[in-house]
Amino acid sequence: MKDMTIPRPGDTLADAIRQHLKFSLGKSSDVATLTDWRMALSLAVRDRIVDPWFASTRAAYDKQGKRVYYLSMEFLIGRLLEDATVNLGLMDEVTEFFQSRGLDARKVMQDEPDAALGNGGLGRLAACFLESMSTVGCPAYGYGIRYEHGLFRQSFDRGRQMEGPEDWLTEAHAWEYERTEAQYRIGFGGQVKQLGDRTVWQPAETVLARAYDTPMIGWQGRWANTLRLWSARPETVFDLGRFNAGDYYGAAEPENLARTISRVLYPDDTTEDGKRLRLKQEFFFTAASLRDILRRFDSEYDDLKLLPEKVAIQLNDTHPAIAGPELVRLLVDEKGMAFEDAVTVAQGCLGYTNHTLLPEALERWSVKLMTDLLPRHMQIIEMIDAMHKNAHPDRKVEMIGGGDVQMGPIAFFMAHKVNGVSALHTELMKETVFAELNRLHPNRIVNETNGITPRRWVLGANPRLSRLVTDAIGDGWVDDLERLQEIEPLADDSSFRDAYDAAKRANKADLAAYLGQRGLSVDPDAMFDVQIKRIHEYKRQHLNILQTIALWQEMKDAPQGNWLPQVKIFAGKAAPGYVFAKEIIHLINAVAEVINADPDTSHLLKVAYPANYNVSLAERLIPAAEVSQQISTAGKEASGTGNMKFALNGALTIGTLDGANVEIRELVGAENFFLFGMTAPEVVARREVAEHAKKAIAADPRLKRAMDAIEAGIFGERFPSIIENLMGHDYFCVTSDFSDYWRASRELEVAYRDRAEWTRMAILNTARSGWFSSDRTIRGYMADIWGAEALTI
Ligand code: CRA
Repeated sequence: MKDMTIPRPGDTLADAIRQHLKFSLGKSSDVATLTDWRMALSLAVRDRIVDPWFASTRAAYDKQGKRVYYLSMEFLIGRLLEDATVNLGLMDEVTEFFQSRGLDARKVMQDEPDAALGNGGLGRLAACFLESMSTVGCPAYGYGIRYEHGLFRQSFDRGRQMEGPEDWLTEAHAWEYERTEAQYRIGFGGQVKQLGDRTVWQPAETVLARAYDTPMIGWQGRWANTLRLWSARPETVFDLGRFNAGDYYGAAEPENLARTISRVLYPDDTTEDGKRLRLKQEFFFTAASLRDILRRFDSEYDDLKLLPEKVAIQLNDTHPAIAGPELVRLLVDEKGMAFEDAVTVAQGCLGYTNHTLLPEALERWSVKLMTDLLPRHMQIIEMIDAMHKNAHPDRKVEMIGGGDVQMGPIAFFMAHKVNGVSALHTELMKETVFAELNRLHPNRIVNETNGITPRRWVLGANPRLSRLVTDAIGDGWVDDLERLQEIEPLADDSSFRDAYDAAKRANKADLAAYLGQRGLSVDPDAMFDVQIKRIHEYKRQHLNILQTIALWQEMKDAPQGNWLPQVKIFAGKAAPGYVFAKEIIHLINAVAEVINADPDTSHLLKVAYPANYNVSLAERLIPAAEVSQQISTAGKEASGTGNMKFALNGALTIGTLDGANVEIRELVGAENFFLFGMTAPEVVARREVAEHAKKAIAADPRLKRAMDAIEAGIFGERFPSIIENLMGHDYFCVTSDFSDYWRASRELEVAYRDRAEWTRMAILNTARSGWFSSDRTIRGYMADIWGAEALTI
């Protein structure tokens, strides 16, 4: 009987879904909930990933090529079902299946919990890389932490950010396979002993790292890699002795202590927390990953000198930088290699990506903490530092200085290549944080400008635009994104322009409906202007809101004027401990409340701030955006990746010469980009000007009036910390850039009114942004850093 068989990929997808509903979930279709359907679909799709996954693993073994290991504290993967369905070409079948049951396939997919195992750009980049590595056939593993709680859930209480726990793991999902056999003991603290000529670290405390594997399928199922996340568990689950003695809480203590390590993601993407637990997390997943890498290597080869030929380990920022000392420790203490050889071998394997120049984000740990938690590593770091000093007696840089262990210089020295994430960022790295190391090790620094996966950010998120492009040029653009250039001639074709415009209009209507459900009505014909990202002073959401206030004030002066109706959309979270960023959120919400309720202007200007920004919300906002706000203080945003997603989806950028904005502008053309503001060197010079903020405020009556309104309490509270900051040192030069921002914003409005011309510019943005595919970025890493070759199955 057919119904009795286990679903196999050979069956139709519809059969497989039905069978999973019945056999895996034990539900009949008349009582199935949305979650049941979503799980049945996920399992059916997952079945189809397994064969290419096995085949990829086999091919990687057979070819004996190089494997890439991407170590990252964060993987902001979001939902996986839609990605997998899109990549396996199953979307139409799925849509039909659910349609015939009166269900919307998208709703089913949106039932999936959003895996928010990252903070922002760095974590999302890692997720885009995983997908691209599978698409281009780069044999790779992602290694990270299986956090029980991802990034906090944001809500607003009277305009202020509230943080609630995020618990994606309490909701069912189908993607991970627990690997009980892949388990390592990870130690902390204790002592280092000398036994004859062997040095032995005897940790005081140990936890187990258990692997959970998620297959990551590439475009058209061509290849599949593994994301392996580590979960911490206790060696002894339960202290029966204490339990029997009546100490019920104490009995569970070993378990709680161990589990704490993989309990929560640190909710901060730029400032390093300095906590013992953070260092424990970093060592925990790095050490487990290295053991796993060496185990796999040992099963295939017996000469450790071959490691750099077979193994590339990429450090996503300094978070896994302890990998350098740990790999040396494993090679010396456990494999008996000579110290200098071990350093050379480790350097041959390691690459390090720097993601920020912000000084507060450069990790350092006190020597005391490092010695306490990782005593053998502290010794090895001292040896590495001494080795470096011997080779460069005139060096000024230190790996241990000011009582701290400096992870940036350690990562730099232990890697054979160090990369920045945009052309400008890489140049600034050479001139600033790593100037000295760059002098000592020329040619080590390379640039790999970030990218984004077009499967998720265009094909999945924007089906209307995708259909239009595919109808015009075929679907070759999906894995060869620069082929979008082929639509460039169509920018002058009015029927294509109308269709492009109609797709955007429909996306805007969807977003308007979504915001409407959240209590904010907006006109889908107004201009949609979007700034979505973490809230940070350098990203300058306060510059945007100040300009919004000034615009509102002018509208109020003359409500009959020929104003362009617009919706200012903000979304993003602030780190819970970042007081100033939370004030900015409060200010935006306070301004929104007043402006949205103003009968004189509410048909002209609205401010929307949907709470709890995450990957799924980005997927709704970006396709509907017409204006992309990329307004960071020049020199501060290492790259940005949202900027790329917007340009591809046909939003025009208003932005500074910062991060990848510079490259976006070069590619899309200066005439299709609204540039404003000081350059990075001008910013540095401006800070030296006495009272630069006071002068800028005095010179711009609009700015002064907007700030006066805040101070006067027009928006409820008076936000003294923001006003004082702007009138005082204004480090991020909000006031100095205000006038030029105002000018560019008005020019943009003029351009927007000419629909045909605006749409032409938007099409050119799409057509010319194909270079920002993360497939291109990954091929760059493979060629310049990893020396890895693409494989096929
Ligand atoms: N916060 C940068 O600030 C960059 C991403 C990914 C960041 C962004 O400009 O696009 O990395 N840096 O490269 C970071 O996390 C620790 O530093 C980011 O996401």
